Amino acid sequence: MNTFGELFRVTTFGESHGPAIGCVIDGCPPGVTIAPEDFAEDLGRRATGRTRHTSQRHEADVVEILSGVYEGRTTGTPIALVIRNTDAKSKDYEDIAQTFRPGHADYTYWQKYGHRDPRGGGRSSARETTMRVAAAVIAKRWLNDKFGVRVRGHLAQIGEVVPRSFDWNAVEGNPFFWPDAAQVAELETYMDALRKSGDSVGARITVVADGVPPGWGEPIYGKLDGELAGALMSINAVKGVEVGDGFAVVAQRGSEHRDEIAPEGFQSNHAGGILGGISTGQQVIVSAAFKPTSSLRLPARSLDMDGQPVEVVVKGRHDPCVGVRATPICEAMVALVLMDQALRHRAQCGDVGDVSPRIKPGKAKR
Ligand code: EPS
Repeated sequence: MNTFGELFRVTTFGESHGPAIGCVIDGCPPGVTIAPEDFAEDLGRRATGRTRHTSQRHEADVVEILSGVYEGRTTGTPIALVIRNTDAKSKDYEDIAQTFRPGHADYTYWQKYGHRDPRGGGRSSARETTMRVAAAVIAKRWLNDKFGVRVRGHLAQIGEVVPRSFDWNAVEGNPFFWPDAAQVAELETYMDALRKSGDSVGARITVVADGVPPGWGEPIYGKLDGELAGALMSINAVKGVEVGDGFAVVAQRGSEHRDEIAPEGFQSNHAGGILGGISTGQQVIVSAAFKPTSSLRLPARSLDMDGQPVEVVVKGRHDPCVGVRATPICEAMVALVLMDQALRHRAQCGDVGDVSPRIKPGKAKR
């Protein structure tokens, strides 16, 4: 299954060490202004090799628009986007091609397909997420043009380190998407030590969508929170998703958790801006937990293709924390879900119009 979405459908293709990766977007409304250079910012935020804290693979990540755009605007026909892979070093994978790297999809792909491309993780590589980010550039633009929706994310935890303060203005000013500028030097030291140790850590990313109107989401089986969870879980290395207060609800009382409503608007947002699977008009807030990178130069036990015990050491250019550059990927999946749900809402309920009363979103949580 390489297609995502119902009305705004994105199909991605390609492998990490193949000639190119790409996507086809079907169902995009006509008239969205888009040019090849519009992809550069978000692709650059996600890319490897831009700081010492990520994989040192240097890909230009330049998007070619092959179809669906004429004179700078989408035509409503399928949009094909392609990025050439230019810095794959498949030699790094020669030694481990005959083994199953612990913590990777090598074994499961082998069991499923009986044949796999081991170079750079093939299709299971995080390289694939490039095309999600590219497709979401169009979704983000449409959401913003049409509804003023803004989707942005930040790193909310790395290993055991959590932000001591929060400021959106700090997030884009450091390589970690970290919301506390005063802590960045500490994080640099933390990451340098981690890289030297050869080990990796996990991370938590939070995405907030402002301006989502009430009404998006399709109960029962197309709930907005359900689709956001599925979308975030489809990202490589994601092992958990939270909506609003997430797992913290377990220890809450109902009197605390229910978001009270007053004439000035919602009094809190424990629900993450979604009730009954439908947006409330508050900030939509979701988080994803990324596991620590499995590609380590620290030796680990595994089996080879003949079932014999081997010691695996993963060489190459790997991220000591994949979460460091995953913020734009999480934003992308949220934007893709929101655009798809917005189109589905318009298709079924476009004639309903504004319904009163309209409760104010209340104070922003972030
Ligand atoms: C990845 C392993 C590395 C990363 C890659 C994701 O690939 P390689 O060993 O070929 O350098 O560089 O990330 C990207 C290339 C990218 O654009 O995100 C993995 O195993 O997922």
